[in-house]
Amino acid sequence: MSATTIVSLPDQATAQMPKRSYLNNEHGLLSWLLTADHKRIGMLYLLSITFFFFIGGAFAGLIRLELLTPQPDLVASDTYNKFFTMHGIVMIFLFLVPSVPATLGNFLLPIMIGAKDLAFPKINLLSWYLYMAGGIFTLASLVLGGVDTGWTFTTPLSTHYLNTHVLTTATAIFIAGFSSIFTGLNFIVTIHRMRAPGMTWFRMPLFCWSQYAASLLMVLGTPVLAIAIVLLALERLFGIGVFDPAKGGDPLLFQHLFWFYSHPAVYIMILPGMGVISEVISTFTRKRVFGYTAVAFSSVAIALFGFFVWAHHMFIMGVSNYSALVFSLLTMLVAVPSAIKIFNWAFTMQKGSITFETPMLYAFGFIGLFTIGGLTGIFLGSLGMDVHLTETYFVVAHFHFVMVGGMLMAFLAGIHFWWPKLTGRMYPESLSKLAAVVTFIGFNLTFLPQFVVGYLGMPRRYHAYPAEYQVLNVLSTAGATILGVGYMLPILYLGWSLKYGAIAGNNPWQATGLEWQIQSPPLTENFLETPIITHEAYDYEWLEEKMKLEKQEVTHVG
Ligand code: HEM
Ligand SMILES: [Cu+2]
Repeated sequence: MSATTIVSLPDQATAQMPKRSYLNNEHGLLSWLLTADHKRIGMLYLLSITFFFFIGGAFAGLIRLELLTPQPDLVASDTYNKFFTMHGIVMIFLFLVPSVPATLGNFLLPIMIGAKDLAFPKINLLSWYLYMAGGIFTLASLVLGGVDTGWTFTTPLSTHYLNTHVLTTATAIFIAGFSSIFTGLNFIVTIHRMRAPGMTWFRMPLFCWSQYAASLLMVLGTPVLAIAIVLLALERLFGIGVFDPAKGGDPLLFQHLFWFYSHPAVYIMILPGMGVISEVISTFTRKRVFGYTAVAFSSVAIALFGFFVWAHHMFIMGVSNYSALVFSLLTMLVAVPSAIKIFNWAFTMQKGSITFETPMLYAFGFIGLFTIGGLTGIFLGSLGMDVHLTETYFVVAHFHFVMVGGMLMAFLAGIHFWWPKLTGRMYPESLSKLAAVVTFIGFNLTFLPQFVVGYLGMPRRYHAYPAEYQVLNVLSTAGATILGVGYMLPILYLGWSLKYGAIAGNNPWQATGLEWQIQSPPLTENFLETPIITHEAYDYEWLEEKMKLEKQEVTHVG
């Protein structure tokens, strides 16, 4: 193990940005808004999901501010309900679901498998427009006065009792859902049909496998959410009796439909992040991912098992004891492939030459925090424990450990890892390491106290609480403030690096992926000639040979 770095930047005295790249191929706003280039669409997504991340973050800040004191002194209770609803909806549907797939996936998937673009470039652009339309409807419901159903739209609250903007928001989710379906479809077809010669399934980087598994979930799960939302809208608008018991409906049916999507959806959110972690860990330990095949199949297994556990969100909702028991047992199943990944990453690092670059710091954060998130999921999946813990802050802490400690760390790992490829520039090293550390500290200070306060009995979704919970809540709000700073930093220095960052060159990390063998930033057509793949993923010996040959050529010419 060594603390040295493997960054190999070109000599900065002579370094040059490539003359032609996807960034300067065409000019003007319209050339971006009408582009069919997967790389430009990835960048459009990056801008838009970052925007929505900060909208969602603002609501998180307001929630934490209200919870600083036990008294309900900042806003009225129904305003508070609108805050956590908007926070959840924006973060889940407009940030986490598209996050890695729509940005890094869009940009990298075709390059990683040696293709010129996705299978359906124009549908890819359509996906972005649908996403933006969903975003605009969400903002509209906010400006019109907000919505207070919670992100789960639970009936009969959403259909009968609330007079806020449920339909506007439901429309937003419905539209954004189609964006996700089309992205998934595009990825699946691309992986099946567009791989370069020699790029067999088991030579694909694990990032592609995880995108593939997440895409299956997007295509198979999201329509169920769409149907649930349409039924909800019909019931709210016309009073048809799907969920209303007075008319022969069943309110639990809504929860079954909702969670049939929303449990798999948590894997739509986390699987692409796991793909990022595999790439980062391999590169910064300079080893092939241990148990490549097991890690690849574990993604598909997570996608499959993810469909069998939805009712663990409904243990106390009046489902029969027998079905609760079955779902409790099945829930244990879904932890197995997650654990397979964790163990294999650990074995990859064992005896590797680890370097502690910024993406690797985030990857370490991911592994530790995701493990805590996953293990507390097992607690919650155990029937007896769940009755005590459900609807408390323990659940809030659980899912923030997986989604923020896990997915957001993976997203940031990926953004730093591929930033040189996306932009051709490096980010400032020490500042980025500082941000990673600040994020880690802020995260733990925010969410560890929530496990405790939840276990002690503080329910979620209330704007006032008994005074004995205040110390833990103050800690949590302090942590959120630090976390906020941790997220602002990358915005500032990544923006700065666009102009002033060191020129990155093709392969600053000496990584093996195809994307690192082409120029940074890439050409619009990615490859000048179709690559032919003759080696496995993560073959560092192949890379060494290749670099030796290239050096010889350079000295020969010179
Ligand atoms: C290791 C596997 C996991 C297990 C066994 C597990 C188990 C559970 C259980 C049993 C609940 C219900 C708790 C309750 O409401 O009483 C729950 C809630 C939740 N989990 Fe997980 N989970 C796992 C991984 C994940 C992942 C990877 C994510 C997201 C990326 C996630 C996100 C959520 C969310 C968002 C909720 C709460 C939904 C809500 O009520 O608003 N979980 N989890
Ligand atoms: Cu679940």
